[in-house]
Amino acid sequence: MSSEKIPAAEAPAHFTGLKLGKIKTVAAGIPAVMISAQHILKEAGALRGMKALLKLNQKDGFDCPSCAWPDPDDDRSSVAEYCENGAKAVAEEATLKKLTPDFFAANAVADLADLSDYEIGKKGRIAQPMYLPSGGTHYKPISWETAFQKIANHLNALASPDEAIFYTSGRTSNEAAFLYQLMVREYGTNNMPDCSNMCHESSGVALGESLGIGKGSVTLEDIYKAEVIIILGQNPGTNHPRMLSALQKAKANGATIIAVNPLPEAGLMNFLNPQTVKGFLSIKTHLADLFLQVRINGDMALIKALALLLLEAEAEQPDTVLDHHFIAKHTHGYEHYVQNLQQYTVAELAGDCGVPVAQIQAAAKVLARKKNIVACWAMGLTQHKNAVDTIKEVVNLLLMKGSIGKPGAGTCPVRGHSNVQGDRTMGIFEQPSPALLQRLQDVYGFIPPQHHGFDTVHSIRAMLEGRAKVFMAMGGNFLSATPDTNLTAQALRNCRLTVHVSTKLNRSHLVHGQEALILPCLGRTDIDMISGERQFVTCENSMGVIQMSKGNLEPVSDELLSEPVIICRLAKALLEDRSKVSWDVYEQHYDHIRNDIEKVIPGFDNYNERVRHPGGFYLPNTAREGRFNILGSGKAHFSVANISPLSLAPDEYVMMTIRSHDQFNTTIYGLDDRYRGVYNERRVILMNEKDIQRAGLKAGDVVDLINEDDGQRRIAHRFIVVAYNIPERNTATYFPETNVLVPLSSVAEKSNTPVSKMVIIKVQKA
Ligand SMILES: Nc1nc2c(c(=O)[nH]1)N[C@H]1C(S)=C(S)[C@@H](COP(=O)(O)OP(=O)(O)OC[C@H]3O[C@@H](n4cnc5c(=O)[nH]c(N)nc54)[C@H](O)[C@@H]3O)O[C@H]1N2
Ligand SMILES: Nc1nc2c(c(=O)[nH]1)N[C@H]1C(S)=C(S)[C@@H](COP(=O)(O)OP(=O)(O)OC[C@H]3O[C@@H](n4cnc5c(=O)[nH]c(N)nc54)[C@H](O)[C@@H]3O)O[C@H]1N2
Ligand SMILES: [Mo]
Repeated sequence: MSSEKIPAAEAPAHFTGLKLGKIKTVAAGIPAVMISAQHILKEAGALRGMKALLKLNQKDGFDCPSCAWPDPDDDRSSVAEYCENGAKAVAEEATLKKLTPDFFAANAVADLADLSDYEIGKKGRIAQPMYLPSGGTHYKPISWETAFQKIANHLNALASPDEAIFYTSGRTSNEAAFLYQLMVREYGTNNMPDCSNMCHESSGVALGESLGIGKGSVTLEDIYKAEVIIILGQNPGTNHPRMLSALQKAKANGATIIAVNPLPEAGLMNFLNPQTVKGFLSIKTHLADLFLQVRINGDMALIKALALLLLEAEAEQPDTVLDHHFIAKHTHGYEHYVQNLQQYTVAELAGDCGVPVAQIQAAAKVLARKKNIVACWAMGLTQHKNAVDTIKEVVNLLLMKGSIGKPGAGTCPVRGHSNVQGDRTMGIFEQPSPALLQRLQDVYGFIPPQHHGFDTVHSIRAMLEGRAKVFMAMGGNFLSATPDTNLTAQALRNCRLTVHVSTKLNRSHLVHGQEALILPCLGRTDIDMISGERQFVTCENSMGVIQMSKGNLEPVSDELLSEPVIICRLAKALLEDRSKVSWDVYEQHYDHIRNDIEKVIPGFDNYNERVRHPGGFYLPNTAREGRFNILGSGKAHFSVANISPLSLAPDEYVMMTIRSHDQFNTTIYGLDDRYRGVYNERRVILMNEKDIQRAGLKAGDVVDLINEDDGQRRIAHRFIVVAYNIPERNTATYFPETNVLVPLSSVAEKSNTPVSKMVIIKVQKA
């Protein structure tokens, strides 16, 4: 067997059998309904599956564990307020398969690591705490008490609390996130990296610096009322399918949609809403009126070109295009911005972004005439070196039009994980504000650490360099979600202990520290019963609505604990008499946790009462209310940034790492990317036909992908070339297979987000 083998950090480079189909131009429809049903039936069975789906996103049900798109405030479909990919997420969690001690006894860790991520995830729910001793080859069962004691012993043996790292993924509820940061800060560190560091961090920084609040400003109502919706760097048909219903409603109200993307994603083009009669009869809604096929990272040039054209239109017909009243009253830096803009020409900017001048003019014409604009974006903007500046450029455009802080207008960074925004609100942040720390001190009476901690990228470096020795994760799959997979693996292997609170098995459990623990927790769909009373947790969606979430399925094992209970028990073992927090009380009823969240976090007054109202409540949002206050100026800020042109050697390409239709981040539901016409294979690279020819390749060839940033040679082995409608010199591959190529050193300025959408690669025949 494999006692000497080191568990593999990368999925095996095996092919599963590529089949190519047509690239779809319509999202959802009946196939989406059929496929939801297949996933649910296979994993959870008909009864359990239906039971879960009927409560998905209902006011008395649970929050969808998939994306953070909000639920309609009022008229929710009473049987099906969910989408295909929400149903897949539920199926994945509601599965009846479980991993018993026999499974772990029969499978060495290194053998499990030889499986693909798809195969690993399909094994089932983790059913009891598991422990891998130093030098061990197989996980063994361990009692909860012993597990907590082991973690406490390791943490208490460190020279400083700053040698420990506490990661959070965005499914963690508000209650769990609040307790987690409380435990970590009372223990004594701010080392709290989270998935947000890899996700919308750039949005938070950009919006904070330009508008004074790091969250989006719009509500669903604003989307319905918008005259123009610009969607940049986002694939809603796959990643936020319920957004399509909102876009459909906006279209019905007369909105124009402008999509900006290197790929003609199906969900940007047309939508068949399976929940309406029209959709059922295959009468599609046309979504994007204008599709601007930018080059990867061409967005800043494109927006500058639009802004220049708006200035021209305003010069031709003064006072008809820009909102001078808004600019004068609410903004700062307009003249400087305009001055900087004038160094460019539209022709030159069009060349930079790859969009023909005529198309940019058409978009500018729409923007010139309308007043209420919403800008939506996701990872296509945030995961770039200049992401913060690009997002600020989007804000500039909205500010010129006075399109923020009023109905039907504003910013809409579409969040990823279902509670990633809530986790940050609860204080999961390596750079806590002094105000938060002060309130923790006032309410609890301990002095929290004041110095900033490690974010995700800094955490990997600290573990690599031996400055951090214990790694704990509240959910997620740190190894596979982070950049430079082999370096991250080395970082985790350097640790004395790695701990994962998880629902399902993943590669981070297999690439481990000297000792390792897996602590199995309840998921969103599970009933959480404490002393005979069903508990609920709360989440914050992408638009700042706090809602309750109550699971309704029987857990697959009696040994699962909820995340809040796990933290309370670990905190007691870790902090013992030192703690000033009543962990016992929190563990008895989550209302007690919420009562204290209310004392620490602004905006949660009468939390327990208000969250019990059907539909929950909105958190205050200054930008939404039209109040901006950057650096005490009382104004929103225009920002000035320049375009940094990219020069590629003749054999280099830009690669973006994107999601297929059948995955949720590192969880692989299936092997199809239906809308893009790629079936039964994930190891593909989408390339422009002309590039394929120029490189002397042909579609179907097997290639290795190589990145050579900072003198390191990173190779992703064996990908099949697929000819695709993508700009020249641009390529696309799926995350996480190609994370091995994303250099740890390649990060966004200011937000330190790994640059996952612009990896410079060479393509060589394997
Ligand atoms: N089913 C499902 N739902 C999900 C997820 C999932 O994996 N599966 N993940 C969740 C999470 S955590 C997140 S953050 C979101 C992610 O949601 P998205 O951001 O939609 O996800 P990506 O697949 O990373 O897609 C990025 C999109 O940006 C485009 N793009 C890439 N580079 C550029 C660029 O330089 N400019 C422009 N304009 N476009 C570009 C790509 O072509 C692609 O359409 O989805 C959430 N929801
Ligand atoms: N190259 C590249 N890398 C990327 C990205 C990209 O676009 N390209 N996107 C980045 C983005 S946007 C994000 S958000 C990160 C995602 O990074 P993570 O959030 O770390 O990764 P996930 O794949 O979402 O985590 C999945 C695991 O979470 C656990 N889990 C699921 N539900 C629960 C639960 O309720 N409780 C607990 N405790 N555990 C649970 C399961 O064990 C599952 O295996 O990846 C980032 N990495
Ligand atoms: Mo994300």
